[in-house]
Amino acid sequence: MIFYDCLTAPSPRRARILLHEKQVPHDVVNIDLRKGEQLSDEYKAISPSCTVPALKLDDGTVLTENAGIAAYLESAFPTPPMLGVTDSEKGLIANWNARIEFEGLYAIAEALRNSSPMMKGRAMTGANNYDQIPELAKRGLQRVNVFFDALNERLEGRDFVAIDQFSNADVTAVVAVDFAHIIKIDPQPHHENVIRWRKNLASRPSLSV
Ligand SMILES: N[C@@H](CCC(=O)N[C@@H](CS)C(=O)NCC(=O)O)C(=O)O
Repeated sequence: MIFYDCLTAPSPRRARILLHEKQVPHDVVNIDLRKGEQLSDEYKAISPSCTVPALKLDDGTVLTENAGIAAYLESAFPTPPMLGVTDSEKGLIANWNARIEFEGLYAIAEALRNSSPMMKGRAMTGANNYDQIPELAKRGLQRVNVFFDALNERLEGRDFVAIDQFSNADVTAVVAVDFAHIIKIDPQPHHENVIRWRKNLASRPSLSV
C-alpha cells in the first residue's frame, strides 16, 4: 500500500492518524504542496483532483478522499474501530465528523486560502486556479470562532466528541483545532472543554506522527 502524504497539510494528517491507530503497514510518498508537486502530471495520474491524501492499495485501487480512505481502513483493518461498532455509534461518528469537516476544516481553509500570500491564485484546491476573495477570508475567521464555541459546547461533560471512546470524529476535530493555529486561532481560556479534551489526547502516539 502506498500513502501519498504531506507533513505540512491537515487533510493527510487525518489519514496518517488512522493508519497509525490501526497499525497498517504502508510505504510513504511525500508530495510537497509548497513546491506544487500535487499539480505534476505524475501525481495527477494518481489523484486527478490534485489533492493529498491518496492511498494506493495493493490491487492498484486508488482512494483520494479521507472519507474513502477511512471507510476502506475500517473495513480491511477493523481493530481498533474508528467509525463505530453499533448502529448509533456509526451514525454519531459520521454525523460529528461531517459537522467538524464543514464547520471547522472548511472554515479554516476558507480563511487561509483567501488570505495567505502563498495561496494567491490558489484559493481552491485542484487543477484550476481561483482568485482569492478577501471577504471570504473574513467570513472564514468568523466561522472558525463559531466552530470553537460549538466544539466546546459539545465537549461539556464529555471526554470524546462523538461517542464514549476515541473515534474518527476526534481525529478530525484534533486536526482542525491544531491547524487553526495557522490562522492565529487557538482555544481561548473560555474554551475550557476543548483545552481539557486536547490535553487528555496529547499522549496518544498517533497524534504525534
Ligand atoms: N476532500 C479531500 C480534501 C483534501 C485536501 O483539500 N487536501 C489539501 C491539503 S490539506 C490539498 O491537497 N491541497 C492541494 C493544494 O492546495 O493545491 C479530503 O479530505 O480527502
